[in-house]
Amino acid sequence: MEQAREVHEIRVAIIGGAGFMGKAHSFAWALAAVQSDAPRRIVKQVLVELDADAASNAAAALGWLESSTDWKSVIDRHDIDIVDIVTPPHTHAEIARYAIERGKHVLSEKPLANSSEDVKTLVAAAEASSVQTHVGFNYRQNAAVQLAKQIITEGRIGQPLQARFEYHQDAAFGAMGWRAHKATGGSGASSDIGSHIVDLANFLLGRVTKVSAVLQVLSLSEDDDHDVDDAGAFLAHFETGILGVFSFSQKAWGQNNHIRFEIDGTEGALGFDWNRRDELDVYVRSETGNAPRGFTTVHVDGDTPGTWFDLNGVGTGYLESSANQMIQLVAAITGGTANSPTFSEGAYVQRVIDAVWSSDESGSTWVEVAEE
Ligand code: SOE
Repeated sequence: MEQAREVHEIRVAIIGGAGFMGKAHSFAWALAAVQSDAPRRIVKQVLVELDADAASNAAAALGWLESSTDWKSVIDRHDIDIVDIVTPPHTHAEIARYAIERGKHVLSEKPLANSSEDVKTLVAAAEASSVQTHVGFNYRQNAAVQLAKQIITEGRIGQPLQARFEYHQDAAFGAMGWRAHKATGGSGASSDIGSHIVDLANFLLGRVTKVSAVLQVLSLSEDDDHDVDDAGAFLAHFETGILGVFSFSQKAWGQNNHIRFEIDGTEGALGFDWNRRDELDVYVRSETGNAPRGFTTVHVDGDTPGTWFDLNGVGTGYLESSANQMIQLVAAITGGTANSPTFSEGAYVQRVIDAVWSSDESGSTWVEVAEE
């Protein structure tokens, strides 16, 4: 039921909120509501799920005021400002377009869609409107990643020459649910987790122009039924001339959501490891001298963008980085501040993944990333 609206509130509806990502976003919205200094109070208004019991149970457990089974009628409501989409990726485009056309701001989980056509029409709809859009590439919001960006931008490691990005998990040894098949929205490790490292590379170093890829479908038993890739790797050329090496797998034992990158520059180097996510390994030749020639481990502190406390060393995690994207989106809506990654950047990531798929299909030939 639509409620009388108070101008000092910004109301959110989450679509598909009963799963893992619904839980993560629900917690993150709660943190953002406390942490945001936007002039409007964030309200977790409605949680939508197709099944009525799942919807009301999840809404109660995760702190949403109402539940619904009808995403269209929720988006139609005048008191909803932001639509947060955490459904499987093949449904993102339809829901996001519906929301944009009704003037709603949209946060969509990644990947933005599973097809180039969908991302094209989505970006066109977003560009034709005045709404804010944001894609849930939360890892770039991590404080140590922000510090890496700062160091690169300041030129402290000089001109980047080569970069290696990795994302390894053991998730595909377990039940993959909808992720196992294309028909239910699955798009493989290449897209599910590969998209995260393509976004990190874009954030830190800019765009990739062409790729040469190989993907692996690893069926380990008769029960291991799926039609999407489990793992793969690709070489990439960036438009700045950097050589990139990307590796990803969801069948890698012992790898606990293991995102890593290393960036070699003319004057130094950086290294990041999500399992030590408050730290950055830094080597700046002019600051360290020639001896000892090794990395210094720097801890993020209260001044690093993305941290929340003045007290150094209390740490940040998955939920803080997720909440940072909500805080940024709300600040952009209420104060016109910068907001990134938008749908346009999400569409670029999808074009890189499309090029990875085409390259693998054509025997790892180099494939150009489409410009639009
Ligand atoms: C896959 O296992 C997954 O849940 C991704 O879909 C998320 O985006 C990632 O951050 C955690 O792992």
